[in-house]
Amino acid sequence: MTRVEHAWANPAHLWRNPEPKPSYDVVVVGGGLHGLATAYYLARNHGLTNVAVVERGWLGNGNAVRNTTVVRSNYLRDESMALYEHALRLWPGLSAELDHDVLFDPRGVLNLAHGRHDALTLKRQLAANQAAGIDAEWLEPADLASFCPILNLAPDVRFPVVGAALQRRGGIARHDAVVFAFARAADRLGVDLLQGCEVTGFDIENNRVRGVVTTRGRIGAGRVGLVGAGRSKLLAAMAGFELPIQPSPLQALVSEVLDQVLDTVVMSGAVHVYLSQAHKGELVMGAGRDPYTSYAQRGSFHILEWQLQAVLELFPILSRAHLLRTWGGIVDVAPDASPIIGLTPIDDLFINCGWGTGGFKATPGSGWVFASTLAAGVPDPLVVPFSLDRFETGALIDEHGSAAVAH
Ligand code: FAD
Ligand code: PYC
Repeated sequence: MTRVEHAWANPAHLWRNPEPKPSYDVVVVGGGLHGLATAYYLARNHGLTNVAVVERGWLGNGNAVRNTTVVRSNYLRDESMALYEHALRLWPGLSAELDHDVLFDPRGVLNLAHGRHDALTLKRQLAANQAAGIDAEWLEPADLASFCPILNLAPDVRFPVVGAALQRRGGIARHDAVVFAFARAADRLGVDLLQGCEVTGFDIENNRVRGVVTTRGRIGAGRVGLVGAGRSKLLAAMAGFELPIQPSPLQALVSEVLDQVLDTVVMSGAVHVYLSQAHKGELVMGAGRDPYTSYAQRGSFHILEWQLQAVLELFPILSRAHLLRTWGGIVDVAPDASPIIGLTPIDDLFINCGWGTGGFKATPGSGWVFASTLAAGVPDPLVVPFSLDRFETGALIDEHGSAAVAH
Protein backbone atom coordinates (compact mmCIF):
# COMPACT_ATOMS: atom_id res chain seq x y z
CA MET A 1 0.00 0.00 0.00
CA THR A 2 1.16 3.56 -0.67
CA ARG A 3 2.57 5.19 2.45
CA VAL A 4 1.16 8.63 3.24
CA GLU A 5 3.30 10.90 5.40
CA HIS A 6 0.67 12.53 7.55
CA ALA A 7 -0.90 11.84 10.91
CA TRP A 8 -4.37 11.88 9.39
CA ALA A 9 -3.45 9.07 7.01
CA ASN A 10 -3.95 6.19 9.43
CA PRO A 11 -6.34 7.48 12.07
CA ALA A 12 -7.94 4.17 12.98
CA HIS A 13 -9.98 5.99 15.59
CA LEU A 14 -11.44 8.39 12.99
CA TRP A 15 -12.18 6.31 9.89
CA ARG A 16 -11.28 2.98 8.28
CA ASN A 17 -8.30 2.93 5.96
CA PRO A 18 -9.47 0.28 3.45
CA GLU A 19 -7.81 -1.26 0.42
CA PRO A 20 -9.52 -0.26 -2.85
CA LYS A 21 -12.22 -2.64 -4.12
CA PRO A 22 -12.08 -3.65 -7.81
CA SER A 23 -15.03 -1.35 -8.56
CA TYR A 24 -17.62 1.01 -7.08
CA ASP A 25 -20.96 2.42 -8.21
CA VAL A 26 -19.51 5.91 -7.85
CA VAL A 27 -15.90 7.09 -7.54
CA VAL A 28 -15.43 10.65 -6.28
CA VAL A 29 -12.00 12.06 -7.24
CA GLY A 30 -10.74 14.48 -4.59
CA GLY A 31 -10.95 14.09 -0.81
CA GLY A 32 -11.40 17.76 -0.04
CA LEU A 33 -14.44 19.51 1.35
CA HIS A 34 -16.73 19.05 -1.63
CA GLY A 35 -15.64 15.49 -2.45
CA LEU A 36 -16.25 14.31 1.11
CA ALA A 37 -19.58 16.14 1.33
CA THR A 38 -20.61 14.61 -2.01
CA ALA A 39 -19.79 11.10 -0.79
CA TYR A 40 -21.69 11.66 2.45
CA TYR A 41 -24.84 12.89 0.70
CA LEU A 42 -24.63 10.07 -1.89
CA ALA A 43 -24.97 7.65 1.02
CA ARG A 44 -27.29 9.71 3.22
CA ASN A 45 -29.70 11.14 0.62
CA HIS A 46 -29.57 8.47 -2.10
CA GLY A 47 -28.68 5.22 -0.29
CA LEU A 48 -25.57 4.82 -2.47
CA THR A 49 -22.88 3.31 -0.23
CA ASN A 50 -20.75 1.41 -2.75
CA VAL A 51 -18.80 4.64 -3.14
CA ALA A 52 -15.10 5.56 -2.92
CA VAL A 53 -13.39 8.91 -2.44
CA VAL A 54 -9.91 8.77 -4.00
CA GLU A 55 -7.46 11.34 -2.69
CA ARG A 56 -3.89 11.84 -3.93
CA GLY A 57 -2.58 12.98 -0.53
CA TRP A 58 -4.27 13.02 2.85
CA LEU A 59 -7.90 14.08 3.25
CA GLY A 60 -8.19 17.86 3.26
CA ASN A 61 -4.62 18.62 2.10
CA GLY A 62 -5.85 20.93 -0.68
CA ASN A 63 -7.77 24.11 -0.01
CA ALA A 64 -9.91 22.40 2.63
CA VAL A 65 -7.50 23.21 5.45
CA ARG A 66 -5.97 26.32 3.83
CA ASN A 67 -9.05 28.50 3.61
CA THR A 68 -10.13 31.32 5.89
CA THR A 69 -13.61 29.88 6.56
CA VAL A 70 -15.86 32.82 5.64
CA VAL A 71 -19.47 31.66 5.19
CA ARG A 72 -22.14 33.86 3.57
CA SER A 73 -24.72 33.77 0.77
CA ASN A 74 -24.87 37.46 -0.28
CA TYR A 75 -23.96 36.94 -3.96
CA LEU A 76 -25.20 39.10 -6.83
CA ARG A 77 -26.88 36.82 -9.39
CA ASP A 78 -30.12 34.89 -8.81
CA GLU A 79 -28.51 31.55 -9.73
CA SER A 80 -25.62 32.13 -7.29
CA MET A 81 -27.85 33.34 -4.47
CA ALA A 82 -30.01 30.21 -4.81
CA LEU A 83 -26.99 27.89 -4.67
CA TYR A 84 -25.13 29.59 -1.82
CA GLU A 85 -28.30 30.15 0.20
CA HIS A 86 -29.08 26.43 -0.09
CA ALA A 87 -25.65 25.82 1.47
CA LEU A 88 -26.04 28.49 4.15
CA ARG A 89 -29.30 26.92 5.32
CA LEU A 90 -27.53 23.59 5.86
CA TRP A 91 -24.70 25.01 8.02
CA PRO A 92 -26.61 25.50 11.33
CA GLY A 93 -27.67 21.82 11.45
CA LEU A 94 -24.35 20.26 10.35
CA SER A 95 -22.74 19.61 13.75
CA ALA A 96 -25.77 17.71 15.01
CA GLU A 97 -26.32 15.87 11.75
CA LEU A 98 -22.68 14.77 11.39
CA ASP A 99 -22.18 14.24 15.13
CA HIS A 100 -19.02 16.37 15.10
CA ASP A 101 -18.79 20.04 16.06
CA VAL A 102 -17.87 22.13 13.00
CA LEU A 103 -17.97 25.32 15.12
CA PHE A 104 -20.30 27.15 12.75
CA ASP A 105 -20.57 30.64 14.19
CA PRO A 106 -22.96 33.10 12.48
CA ARG A 107 -21.23 36.21 13.81
CA GLY A 108 -22.08 38.36 10.75
CA VAL A 109 -20.11 39.37 7.66
CA LEU A 110 -19.54 43.08 7.02
CA ASN A 111 -18.66 44.50 3.60
CA LEU A 112 -17.27 48.01 4.02
CA ALA A 113 -18.05 50.92 1.70
CA HIS A 114 -15.30 53.54 1.35
CA GLY A 115 -17.02 56.09 -0.87
CA ARG A 116 -20.12 56.84 -2.92
CA HIS A 117 -19.36 54.26 -5.61
CA ASP A 118 -18.77 51.48 -3.07
CA ALA A 119 -21.94 52.43 -1.21
CA LEU A 120 -24.03 52.33 -4.39
CA THR A 121 -22.59 48.96 -5.43
CA LEU A 122 -23.20 47.45 -2.02
CA LYS A 123 -26.72 48.86 -1.73
CA ARG A 124 -27.58 47.46 -5.16
CA GLN A 125 -26.35 44.04 -4.10
CA LEU A 126 -28.15 44.36 -0.78
CA ALA A 127 -31.41 45.08 -2.62
CA ALA A 128 -30.86 42.02 -4.84
CA ASN A 129 -30.26 39.90 -1.74
CA GLN A 130 -33.38 41.20 0.01
CA ALA A 131 -35.47 40.60 -3.12
CA ALA A 132 -34.27 36.97 -3.05
CA GLY A 133 -35.24 36.59 0.62
CA ILE A 134 -31.63 36.75 1.85
CA ASP A 135 -30.95 38.82 4.97
CA ALA A 136 -28.96 41.97 4.26
CA GLU A 137 -28.90 45.30 6.04
CA TRP A 138 -27.13 48.63 5.78
CA LEU A 139 -25.11 50.04 8.69
CA GLU A 140 -24.19 53.71 8.94
CA PRO A 141 -20.81 54.66 10.50
CA ALA A 142 -22.52 55.35 13.85
CA ASP A 143 -23.93 51.79 13.85
CA LEU A 144 -20.50 50.44 12.92
CA ALA A 145 -18.89 52.14 15.90
CA SER A 146 -20.87 49.88 18.22
CA PHE A 147 -21.01 46.79 15.96
CA CYS A 148 -17.24 46.70 15.37
CA PRO A 149 -15.55 49.04 17.88
CA ILE A 150 -11.94 48.40 16.75
CA LEU A 151 -12.64 49.51 13.15
CA ASN A 152 -10.98 52.83 12.23
CA LEU A 153 -13.85 55.22 11.41
CA ALA A 154 -11.72 58.38 11.23
CA PRO A 155 -12.79 60.69 8.38
CA ASP A 156 -9.24 61.83 7.53
CA VAL A 157 -7.82 58.54 6.22
CA ARG A 158 -7.08 57.51 2.61
CA PHE A 159 -10.42 55.69 2.17
CA PRO A 160 -12.86 56.72 4.96
CA VAL A 161 -15.55 54.15 5.82
CA VAL A 162 -18.97 55.55 4.84
CA GLY A 163 -21.09 52.52 5.78
CA ALA A 164 -21.29 48.75 5.37
CA ALA A 165 -23.54 45.94 4.23
CA LEU A 166 -24.10 43.27 6.88
CA GLN A 167 -25.28 39.68 6.50
CA ARG A 168 -25.94 38.60 10.09
CA ARG A 169 -26.42 34.90 9.24
CA GLY A 170 -22.94 34.78 7.70
CA GLY A 171 -19.86 33.98 9.77
CA ILE A 172 -17.15 31.36 10.14
CA ALA A 173 -16.74 27.65 10.89
CA ARG A 174 -13.72 25.43 11.53
CA HIS A 175 -12.26 24.04 8.31
CA ASP A 176 -10.48 20.92 9.60
CA ALA A 177 -13.51 20.03 11.71
CA VAL A 178 -15.63 20.12 8.54
CA VAL A 179 -13.20 17.66 6.90
CA PHE A 180 -13.30 15.35 9.93
CA ALA A 181 -17.08 15.62 10.22
CA PHE A 182 -17.90 14.70 6.62
CA ALA A 183 -15.15 12.05 6.41
CA ARG A 184 -16.27 10.28 9.58
CA ALA A 185 -19.94 10.45 8.66
CA ALA A 186 -19.29 9.12 5.14
CA ASP A 187 -17.07 6.35 6.52
CA ARG A 188 -19.78 5.34 9.03
CA LEU A 189 -22.22 4.96 6.13
CA GLY A 190 -19.80 2.61 4.31
CA VAL A 191 -17.96 4.97 1.93
CA ASP A 192 -14.31 3.92 1.31
CA LEU A 193 -11.88 6.82 1.84
CA LEU A 194 -8.76 5.97 -0.19
CA GLN A 195 -5.81 8.22 0.67
CA GLY A 196 -2.49 8.27 -1.15
CA CYS A 197 -4.47 7.29 -4.24
CA GLU A 198 -3.76 9.69 -7.10
CA VAL A 199 -5.79 9.51 -10.29
CA THR A 200 -3.34 9.44 -13.20
CA GLY A 201 -5.72 8.52 -16.01
CA PHE A 202 -9.20 7.36 -16.97
CA ASP A 203 -10.49 4.16 -18.49
CA ILE A 204 -12.82 5.44 -21.22
CA GLU A 205 -14.54 3.17 -23.78
CA ASN A 206 -16.82 4.47 -26.53
CA ASN A 207 -16.86 7.89 -24.85
CA ARG A 208 -18.09 6.39 -21.54
CA VAL A 209 -15.95 6.33 -18.38
CA ARG A 210 -15.46 2.80 -16.98
CA GLY A 211 -13.00 3.53 -14.20
CA VAL A 212 -10.03 5.48 -12.95
CA VAL A 213 -6.35 4.61 -13.21
CA THR A 214 -4.65 5.38 -9.90
CA THR A 215 -1.34 4.99 -8.08
CA ARG A 216 -3.09 2.15 -6.19
CA GLY A 217 -4.25 0.41 -9.35
CA ARG A 218 -7.26 0.55 -11.66
CA ILE A 219 -10.61 1.06 -9.97
CA GLY A 220 -13.79 0.40 -11.93
CA ALA A 221 -16.67 2.88 -11.63
CA GLY A 222 -20.27 3.19 -12.78
CA ARG A 223 -19.99 6.97 -12.51
CA VAL A 224 -17.09 9.28 -11.69
CA GLY A 225 -17.28 12.75 -10.12
CA LEU A 226 -14.26 15.06 -10.45
CA VAL A 227 -13.85 17.37 -7.45
CA GLY A 228 -10.17 18.29 -7.75
CA ALA A 229 -10.36 22.10 -7.22
CA GLY A 230 -6.96 23.62 -8.21
CA ARG A 231 -6.00 20.46 -10.14
CA SER A 232 -9.29 20.13 -12.05
CA LYS A 233 -7.78 21.33 -15.31
CA LEU A 234 -5.18 18.52 -15.13
CA LEU A 235 -7.88 15.92 -14.45
CA ALA A 236 -9.97 17.16 -17.40
CA ALA A 237 -6.93 17.02 -19.67
CA MET A 238 -6.37 13.38 -18.66
CA ALA A 239 -9.95 12.64 -19.70
CA GLY A 240 -9.47 14.50 -22.99
CA PHE A 241 -11.47 17.70 -22.55
CA GLU A 242 -10.65 21.29 -21.67
CA LEU A 243 -11.77 23.36 -18.68
CA PRO A 244 -11.71 27.19 -18.80
CA ILE A 245 -10.11 27.36 -15.36
CA GLN A 246 -7.14 29.41 -14.20
CA PRO A 247 -5.32 27.79 -11.26
CA SER A 248 -3.56 30.48 -9.23
CA PRO A 249 -2.32 30.99 -5.66
CA LEU A 250 -4.42 32.56 -2.94
CA GLN A 251 -2.58 33.38 0.26
CA ALA A 252 -3.65 33.91 3.86
CA LEU A 253 -2.02 34.83 7.15
CA VAL A 254 -2.64 34.44 10.87
CA SER A 255 -1.41 36.45 13.83
CA GLU A 256 -0.32 35.07 17.15
CA VAL A 257 -3.15 34.09 19.51
CA LEU A 258 -4.78 37.21 20.99
CA ASP A 259 -7.62 37.93 23.40
CA GLN A 260 -10.93 38.23 21.59
CA VAL A 261 -11.04 41.69 19.96
CA LEU A 262 -13.18 41.04 16.87
CA ASP A 263 -16.46 39.15 16.88
CA THR A 264 -17.52 39.61 13.27
CA VAL A 265 -15.98 39.20 9.79
CA VAL A 266 -14.86 42.41 8.06
CA MET A 267 -14.22 42.61 4.31
CA SER A 268 -13.11 45.62 2.30
CA GLY A 269 -12.87 45.53 -1.48
CA ALA A 270 -11.35 49.04 -1.70
CA VAL A 271 -8.57 48.74 0.87
CA HIS A 272 -8.49 45.10 -0.23
CA VAL A 273 -8.33 42.82 2.75
CA TYR A 274 -10.58 40.78 5.01
CA LEU A 275 -10.17 39.92 8.68
CA SER A 276 -11.78 37.68 11.25
CA GLN A 277 -10.70 36.17 14.56
CA ALA A 278 -10.59 32.40 14.84
CA HIS A 279 -12.20 30.71 17.83
CA LYS A 280 -8.81 30.08 19.40
CA GLY A 281 -7.78 33.74 19.02
CA GLU A 282 -5.62 34.08 15.91
CA LEU A 283 -6.51 36.95 13.58
CA VAL A 284 -7.12 35.43 10.14
CA MET A 285 -6.43 37.65 7.12
CA GLY A 286 -6.37 37.45 3.36
CA ALA A 287 -7.09 39.33 0.16
CA GLY A 288 -6.97 38.70 -3.59
CA ARG A 289 -5.17 36.10 -5.68
CA ASP A 290 -1.58 36.25 -6.88
CA PRO A 291 -2.17 37.15 -10.54
CA TYR A 292 -0.44 34.24 -12.33
CA THR A 293 -0.98 30.57 -13.09
CA SER A 294 0.63 28.16 -10.64
CA TYR A 295 0.30 24.74 -9.06
CA ALA A 296 2.67 25.50 -6.16
CA GLN A 297 0.87 26.00 -2.85
CA ARG A 298 2.61 29.30 -2.09
CA GLY A 299 2.58 32.89 -3.36
CA SER A 300 4.61 36.09 -3.53
CA PHE A 301 5.80 38.14 -0.58
CA HIS A 302 4.65 41.56 -1.83
CA ILE A 303 1.01 40.38 -1.84
CA LEU A 304 1.35 39.67 1.89
CA GLU A 305 2.89 43.09 2.51
CA TRP A 306 -0.11 44.74 0.79
CA GLN A 307 -2.52 42.72 2.91
CA LEU A 308 -0.82 43.79 6.13
CA GLN A 309 -0.77 47.45 5.06
CA ALA A 310 -4.50 47.22 4.39
CA VAL A 311 -5.20 45.59 7.78
CA LEU A 312 -3.35 48.39 9.57
CA GLU A 313 -5.26 51.02 7.65
CA LEU A 314 -8.56 49.57 8.88
CA PHE A 315 -7.35 48.43 12.31
CA PRO A 316 -4.44 50.59 13.58
CA ILE A 317 -4.96 49.01 17.01
CA LEU A 318 -3.33 45.83 15.61
CA SER A 319 -0.02 47.51 14.77
CA ARG A 320 1.89 45.54 17.43
CA ALA A 321 0.32 42.15 16.73
CA HIS A 322 2.86 39.56 15.59
CA LEU A 323 2.40 37.59 12.41
CA LEU A 324 2.55 33.86 13.15
CA ARG A 325 2.41 32.16 9.75
CA THR A 326 1.43 32.51 6.10
CA TRP A 327 0.44 29.92 3.50
CA GLY A 328 -1.14 29.58 0.08
CA GLY A 329 -3.53 27.33 -1.78
CA ILE A 330 -4.28 26.89 -5.48
CA VAL A 331 -7.72 28.17 -6.38
CA ASP A 332 -9.62 27.24 -9.54
CA VAL A 333 -11.22 30.32 -11.03
CA ALA A 334 -13.58 30.28 -14.03
CA PRO A 335 -13.85 33.30 -16.37
CA ASP A 336 -17.16 34.41 -14.80
CA ALA A 337 -16.02 33.69 -11.20
CA SER A 338 -18.75 31.05 -10.77
CA PRO A 339 -18.45 27.28 -10.25
CA ILE A 340 -18.80 24.67 -13.00
CA ILE A 341 -21.02 21.74 -11.99
CA GLY A 342 -22.62 19.00 -14.08
CA LEU A 343 -21.99 16.97 -17.24
CA THR A 344 -18.73 16.68 -19.16
CA PRO A 345 -18.26 15.62 -22.80
CA ILE A 346 -17.59 12.07 -21.47
CA ASP A 347 -20.64 9.96 -20.50
CA ASP A 348 -20.93 9.14 -16.79
CA LEU A 349 -18.08 11.54 -15.97
CA PHE A 350 -19.23 14.60 -14.00
CA ILE A 351 -17.43 17.75 -12.88
CA ASN A 352 -17.63 20.00 -9.82
CA CYS A 353 -14.99 22.76 -9.80
CA GLY A 354 -14.42 26.48 -10.28
CA TRP A 355 -15.28 27.41 -6.70
CA GLY A 356 -12.17 29.53 -6.77
CA THR A 357 -11.68 31.66 -3.69
CA GLY A 358 -15.15 31.00 -2.30
CA GLY A 359 -16.04 27.31 -2.02
CA PHE A 360 -15.71 26.71 1.72
CA LYS A 361 -19.05 28.34 2.40
CA ALA A 362 -20.68 26.17 -0.28
CA THR A 363 -19.45 22.82 1.10
CA PRO A 364 -22.72 21.27 2.29
CA GLY A 365 -24.76 22.69 -0.60
CA SER A 366 -22.21 21.66 -3.22
CA GLY A 367 -22.02 18.12 -1.82
CA TRP A 368 -25.82 17.93 -1.74
CA VAL A 369 -26.40 19.02 -5.34
CA PHE A 370 -23.43 17.08 -6.78
CA ALA A 371 -24.60 13.91 -5.02
CA SER A 372 -28.05 14.37 -6.52
CA THR A 373 -26.45 14.93 -9.96
CA LEU A 374 -24.27 11.80 -9.66
CA ALA A 375 -27.13 9.67 -8.33
CA ALA A 376 -29.61 10.67 -11.04
CA GLY A 377 -27.09 11.05 -13.88
CA VAL A 378 -28.60 14.45 -14.74
CA PRO A 379 -27.84 17.87 -13.24
CA ASP A 380 -29.71 18.85 -10.08
CA PRO A 381 -32.09 21.76 -10.86
CA LEU A 382 -29.95 24.16 -8.76
CA VAL A 383 -26.84 23.45 -10.88
CA VAL A 384 -28.38 23.54 -14.36
CA PRO A 385 -27.21 27.16 -14.93
CA PHE A 386 -23.67 26.22 -13.80
CA SER A 387 -23.06 23.80 -16.68
CA LEU A 388 -19.75 23.68 -18.56
CA ASP A 389 -21.51 24.49 -21.83
CA ARG A 390 -22.33 28.02 -20.63
CA PHE A 391 -18.89 28.97 -21.99
CA GLU A 392 -20.20 27.97 -25.44
CA THR A 393 -23.75 29.34 -25.13
CA GLY A 394 -22.61 32.58 -23.46
CA ALA A 395 -25.07 32.22 -20.56
CA LEU A 396 -22.42 33.27 -18.03
CA ILE A 397 -23.12 33.92 -14.34
CA ASP A 398 -20.83 36.88 -13.87
CA GLU A 399 -20.02 37.38 -10.19
CA HIS A 400 -17.15 39.84 -10.78
CA GLY A 401 -19.62 42.62 -10.04
CA SER A 402 -20.44 41.36 -6.57
CA ALA A 403 -18.91 43.45 -3.84
CA ALA A 404 -16.57 40.92 -2.22
CA VAL A 405 -12.79 40.86 -1.78
CA ALA A 406 -12.91 37.25 -2.93
CA HIS A 407 -15.79 35.29 -4.45
P1 FAD B 1 -10.08 20.99 -2.06
O1 FAD B 1 -10.42 21.06 -0.64
O2 FAD B 1 -8.83 21.69 -2.51
O3 FAD B 1 -10.01 19.47 -2.48
C1 FAD B 1 -9.58 19.00 -3.75
C2 FAD B 1 -8.87 17.68 -3.50
O4 FAD B 1 -8.65 17.02 -4.74
C3 FAD B 1 -7.50 17.89 -2.86
O5 FAD B 1 -7.48 17.25 -1.60
C4 FAD B 1 -6.55 17.30 -3.86
O6 FAD B 1 -5.43 16.66 -3.27
C5 FAD B 1 -7.46 16.30 -4.60
N1 FAD B 1 -6.96 15.94 -5.92
C6 FAD B 1 -6.58 16.78 -6.92
N2 FAD B 1 -6.13 16.07 -7.97
C7 FAD B 1 -6.27 14.75 -7.65
C8 FAD B 1 -5.96 13.54 -8.34
N3 FAD B 1 -5.41 13.54 -9.57
N4 FAD B 1 -6.22 12.37 -7.71
C9 FAD B 1 -6.76 12.36 -6.46
N5 FAD B 1 -7.03 13.48 -5.77
C10 FAD B 1 -6.79 14.67 -6.35
N6 FAD B 1 -13.80 29.84 0.51
C11 FAD B 1 -14.78 30.43 1.26
O7 FAD B 1 -15.96 30.19 1.04
N7 FAD B 1 -14.48 31.27 2.28
C12 FAD B 1 -13.19 31.62 2.57
O8 FAD B 1 -12.94 32.37 3.52
C13 FAD B 1 -12.15 31.07 1.76
N8 FAD B 1 -10.88 31.42 1.99
C14 FAD B 1 -9.87 30.88 1.25
C15 FAD B 1 -8.56 31.22 1.57
C16 FAD B 1 -7.50 30.62 0.91
C17 FAD B 1 -6.08 31.03 1.25
C18 FAD B 1 -7.77 29.63 -0.08
C19 FAD B 1 -6.63 28.94 -0.81
C20 FAD B 1 -9.09 29.30 -0.43
C21 FAD B 1 -10.15 29.91 0.24
N9 FAD B 1 -11.49 29.59 -0.02
C22 FAD B 1 -12.50 30.15 0.72
C23 FAD B 1 -11.83 28.66 -1.12
C24 FAD B 1 -12.07 27.23 -0.63
O9 FAD B 1 -11.01 26.80 0.17
C25 FAD B 1 -12.21 26.28 -1.83
O10 FAD B 1 -13.14 26.79 -2.74
C26 FAD B 1 -12.68 24.90 -1.35
O11 FAD B 1 -11.71 24.33 -0.50
C27 FAD B 1 -12.93 23.98 -2.52
O12 FAD B 1 -13.22 22.70 -2.02
P2 FAD B 1 -12.83 21.44 -2.85
O13 FAD B 1 -13.24 20.25 -2.09
O14 FAD B 1 -13.36 21.63 -4.22
O15 FAD B 1 -11.25 21.55 -2.97
O1 PYC C 1 -15.78 33.96 -0.38
O2 PYC C 1 -16.25 35.25 1.31
C1 PYC C 1 -15.46 34.64 0.59
C2 PYC C 1 -14.04 34.66 0.92
C3 PYC C 1 -13.47 35.34 1.95
C4 PYC C 1 -12.15 35.07 1.87
C5 PYC C 1 -11.91 34.25 0.82
N1 PYC C 1 -13.11 34.00 0.25
